[in-house]
Amino acid sequence: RIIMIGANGQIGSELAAALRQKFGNENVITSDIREPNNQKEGEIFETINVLDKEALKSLFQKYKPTQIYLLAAMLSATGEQYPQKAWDLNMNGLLHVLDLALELGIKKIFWPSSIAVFGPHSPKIDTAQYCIMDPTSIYGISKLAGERLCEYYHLRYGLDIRSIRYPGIISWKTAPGGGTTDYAVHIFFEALKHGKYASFLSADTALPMLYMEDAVRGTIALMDAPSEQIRIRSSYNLAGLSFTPAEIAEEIKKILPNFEMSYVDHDPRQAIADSWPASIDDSSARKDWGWKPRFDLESMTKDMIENLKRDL
Ligand code: VAH
Repeated sequence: RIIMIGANGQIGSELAAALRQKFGNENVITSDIREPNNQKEGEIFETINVLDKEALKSLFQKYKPTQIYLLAAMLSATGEQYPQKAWDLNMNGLLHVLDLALELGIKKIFWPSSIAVFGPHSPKIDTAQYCIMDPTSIYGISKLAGERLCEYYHLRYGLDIRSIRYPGIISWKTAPGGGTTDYAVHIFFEALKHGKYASFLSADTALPMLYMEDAVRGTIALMDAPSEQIRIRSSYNLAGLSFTPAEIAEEIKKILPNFEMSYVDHDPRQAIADSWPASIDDSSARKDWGWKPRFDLESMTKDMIENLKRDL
């Protein structure tokens, strides 16, 4: 039985749907700080604040989960507006889950890290699994510290924690919130609604990205793999594709020829993006548990526009 915390977010909402599909509604309890607006018949949801450790303990005792997915976090851009809140949520939320998992004997945990753990002195191209990591966003700092904690709780206490350093995730079902890579989602909504988009990242800002279908499939593949195959207990690099705002604009124009792209300067998210890698080496994930992305820029753009057209 799975409890997912932070299930209303961009990744949580689609990962929860996939887990319900795989394990059945009765085995997947979703939770978040407030009710979702799209709960379906037969789905179990619980309102929870991950920082309320007593409430979290009662939730775990009520459902006796064998797995926890902790997706509650404040992302990079919002984190720079409220750094103390971001640290509190991202770190204490994780600590509560780790300590309660120990106390209640919950074996398996999924916790997302991010390419935000890399910083200005990390290699920019094909950034390795192990390299210099000097994150400059509070979000990246909290994710790097979180990786260290996850590895510690595995080595010291044997918790089966598994993690992925997600790149920017692109999806159409749930709008992302407070990220730096969110331009690559907004651009599709704007292209279809208004035929134009003003990017807050400069034309040549290359960032590692991943289509939601690949992200969900990869996460479940990681969690399904036999424990002895999981050699990395900090967090796995994962990459799908890398592109710049100019490149995704060109790809959109192939389908929507009248689409107009423009660029706004001095957005604080530019500095965050500039501190991150342009592309990621995910050979460890490929070797250890068979990771392989399926979407490239062309197929992702096509899929996004087809689905959004129908949805809008
Ligand atoms: C963000 N989407 O922009 C998240 C993610 C790598 C990017 O961490 O903050």
